[in-house]
Formats: sequence, structure tokens, C-alpha cells
Amino acid sequence: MKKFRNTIFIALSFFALAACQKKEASEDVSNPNIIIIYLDDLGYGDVSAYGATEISTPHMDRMARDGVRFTNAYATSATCTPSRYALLTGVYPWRNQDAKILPGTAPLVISTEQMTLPKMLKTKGYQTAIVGKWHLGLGDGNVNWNEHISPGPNEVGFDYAYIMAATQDRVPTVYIRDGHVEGLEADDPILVDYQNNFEGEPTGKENPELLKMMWHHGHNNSIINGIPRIGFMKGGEKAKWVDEDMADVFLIDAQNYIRQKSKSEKPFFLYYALQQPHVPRTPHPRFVGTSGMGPRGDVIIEADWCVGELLKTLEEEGILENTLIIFSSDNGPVLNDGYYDDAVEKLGDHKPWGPLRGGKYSLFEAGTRVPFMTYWKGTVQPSVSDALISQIDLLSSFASMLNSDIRTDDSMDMLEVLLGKSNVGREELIIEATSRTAFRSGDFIMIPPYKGPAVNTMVNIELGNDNNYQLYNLKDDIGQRNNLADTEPELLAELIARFEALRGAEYGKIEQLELK
Ligand code: NG6
Ligand code: CA
Repeated sequence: MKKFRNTIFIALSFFALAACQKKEASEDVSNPNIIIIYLDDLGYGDVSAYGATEISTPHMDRMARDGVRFTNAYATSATCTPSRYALLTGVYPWRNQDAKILPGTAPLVISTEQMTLPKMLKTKGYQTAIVGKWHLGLGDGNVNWNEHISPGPNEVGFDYAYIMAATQDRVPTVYIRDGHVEGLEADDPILVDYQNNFEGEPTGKENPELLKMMWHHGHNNSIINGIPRIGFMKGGEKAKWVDEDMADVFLIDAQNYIRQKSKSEKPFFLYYALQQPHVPRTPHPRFVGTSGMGPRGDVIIEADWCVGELLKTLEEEGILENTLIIFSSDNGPVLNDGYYDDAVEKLGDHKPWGPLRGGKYSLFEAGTRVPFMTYWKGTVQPSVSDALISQIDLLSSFASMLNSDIRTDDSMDMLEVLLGKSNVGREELIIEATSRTAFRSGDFIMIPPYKGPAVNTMVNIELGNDNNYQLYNLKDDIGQRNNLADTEPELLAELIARFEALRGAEYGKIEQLELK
């Protein structure tokens, strides 16, 4: 009898296991690969699908035309680190005091305990990777670049990470693969310091004769490849990247990852974070002169080509129809961001900000409203969506798609909107620019008073600061020219009250903010 019972038990267990495996297998098939293509400082008006007439971006346009092109989509912030923090954690960056533009030596700003987008995806069987710009800090504040660098992307959910630590204009100027500097030689260790130079090392400030690109503001510390950077670095000669090759290096790595994972049973998530068109703009020679706009235009053409090559790889691997792609940018555009590179002089009639006011660093729309499209061949129907949506919503939306219960308070489930099945987006959203915040509600945006200059004269961008409240109806006045604060006092009061409730105690500090 006992033996018989055991046999039944074993048989039942077998069926249960088989059923379980079957379920997992079918889930895998229905779970698409997910790729986020994330550009650095690409403006709302930099893509021809968004109205650019002086530059042509056929591959980005293809995704915009055949996918959902969003006109009201936002990065959470007008600078990089906070936007990337929110994208990956689903948490507003103003909740984390450290989520600000970081030096290359900054510690990791995402807690290893925190839920992240890749961690959530891993609970659903995804393999996860980042290739490109990180800029969320590494280590615990005292990184030895010659040893295993940790914690970093691998500790917050990425199985594979091939990154630059911060930005192309910041040291260390090396690629890091899974915590190890690529190409590092034991007898030439890397030293990095953001305060003091290393004795005898030339700098952009003192040795302009060594420069192939001149600095305009900032960017006058260590010289690497003839380009002056932010921060000081010594050693690691063989490990240093070649700026002009960076687009190819990241693209090839992303393609290799796709080719490798396309053969796997499990789906993958790839966060492909391109460095263009952030400074220093260093197009590969084959793209030099292609835009007629100087390096800024040329690297946009280069980035567009990279997007095309990535799509081609998905096609070649036969997985384009099983891959959901999100395309966006971390913040709005800037022309002169610290180097003389003809971005201003050769701009001609191009408007990187499109019809919007402001740019990178600004609380006005061009700071955070960015190109954003979802593309999933065969599943997402082509459309244009005016729904209000933020990059912070990806975590909860993807979780919803995969039947995960994981959510964060700030990240809203916008799955139907992302897939073009609904036009009902968010009702409200808080946007941020260099620690200042503003409140979007319906068609309106309310910008509280901020001390500080109206214009950052270095980059020549209106920051959104004013001594008085600003209120704009973005539907009628996308260029934010008509301040309704005086004529709509009731609405203004309503928005202020709601904003204060959402921002909590932090809101009181805004008056004291010093602007950089
Ligand atoms: C600023 C840099 C700018 C850029 C930015 C970060 C100066 C004067 N300006 O501090 O060039 O690197 O930081 O850009 O150093 S972001 O897109 O990564 O946020
Ligand atoms: Ca950026």
C-alpha cells in the first residue's frame, strides 16, 4: 500500500512539475525581449519624425512611423543621472538627495536593496544587460579602478554590464565590463581624482597647445586623446577609449549580446544607452560632415545609424517581432555644453528643442519633454499618442505586462498606453531640473518661484526661474509664452495645493535652492 501511495505521489509530482514547466515555457514565449534605446541629450526637435527638417533620422523615424510616437512623454529630469535613476528604479529622483549629476568617482546611487527594472524582469526569467552610459555611480565612494569595481550595475539587476562609468567628458575614460576595466595592464594602474591633479600631468587649462578640442567652460582638467575632461586621471594608457570609436564599440557589444541571447530560451532585456549627442561630440570619421551641422549633427546621424544597425541585427536573428523597443532620451538638448564644437555656429535653421521652450537643465518643457516611441513589429499598431507619460512608468508597466505584482508608488502602470491601445495617460506628473521641481496636471504646468538666473548664460538656456509662479496651458501654448498665473488664480491655487501635498516637506526647501 505504501509503495502504491509513493507511486501515486511520484506520478502526481511528475505531472505537477510537467505542468509547471509547460507554463513557464509558454510564458517565456509570450514574454517579449525588451530593449530600451536611450540617447543622451537628444532633443524633442532633433528627430525628423518629431518635425526636424534640417536633419534626417530615417531609422528613428521608422520606429516612430511604425510604432507609437508620443508627443507628451517625459524624462523625469532635465539632466542625466536623475533621469536614469528614475528610469531604472521607478522612483522620483528628487526623493534621493544623491541622484544629481555625478562625478566619475561618485558611489552607486541606487541601493542594492532597491527594486529595479532589471531586477523585476529577472523575477520573470529575463536575462538582463546594460551596454553604454551608466552615470549612476560605482562602488562605495572609494573605488580602486584596478580591482573589481563593485557595487555597480551587476549588483542592481544587470547580469551583464559593459559601460562607461559616467559621461564621455568625465574621467575615467575607460570601458568597464562586469566590474573590470577593459584592457588594463597591471604595470600601469589607473588613478582618478576630482580635486587634485597628479604631479606633472598636463591639463586643458595649462596646456592648450595639446588640445584638439578647446574647452569653453569647465572641462579643463586631464587631457585624454587631445580632449580636455572633467576630473584628473593618470595611468591606464592601454585601457583608454578612443572617442571616435565609442559608437561602434557599444553597438558591436549590443549586437553581440543580441546574437548570443537570441539563441537562448529565455527572453532578454537590453538597456542600450548611447553616448550621443552629449559632449564631447566625436563622430567616427565616416560620419564627419554628414549633417552639415558640425559634430553635434554628425553624431545624431551616427546614433541614427546605430539604431538602424541594431534593428537590422534583430531582423537577422529573426526576433524583431518578439522584441518590444522603447526609444527615448535622458534630457533635452544643449548646444554649447562646455566645448567649442560649432554646435552653435553651424546650427542653421535646425531647432533641437522643436516648438518647446528651454533645453537641458531647464524646467521649461524642452528640458524634460523628449522623443519617446514604442515599437513592436506586428504587435503595436502605428499611431501618434498625446497621452501624458513618463519614463518612470516603465517599471510598473512592464511588470503589468508580465503579470508581476511589483510596483512602485511613483511608477504608474501605463501598459495600454505604451502599446497604443489607450490614449488615457497620467493625470499628473512632477518634473525636475537641477533639483527644482514643477507640476504638470492635465494640460497645465505650474512652475513655482525659484531664485537664480533666468538664463544660464554659459549654455544659453532659459532655466525656468522666476520670482513669481508660472502657469501655462501647454495645449494652447506649447512654447510657454503666456503665463496664466494672474488670470487663473483658482486653478493656480489648486495646483499649488496638490503639488505641495505630493512634494511633502521637501517642497519647503525650494526657496533656498542655489542654482548651479
Ligand atoms: C555639467 C557639465 C556638462 C555635462 C553635464 C552632465 C560643466 C561646466 N558642465 O556639469 O558638460 O557634462 O554636467 O550632463 O562641467 S548629463 O547629460 O550627463 O547630465
Ligand atoms: Ca544627458
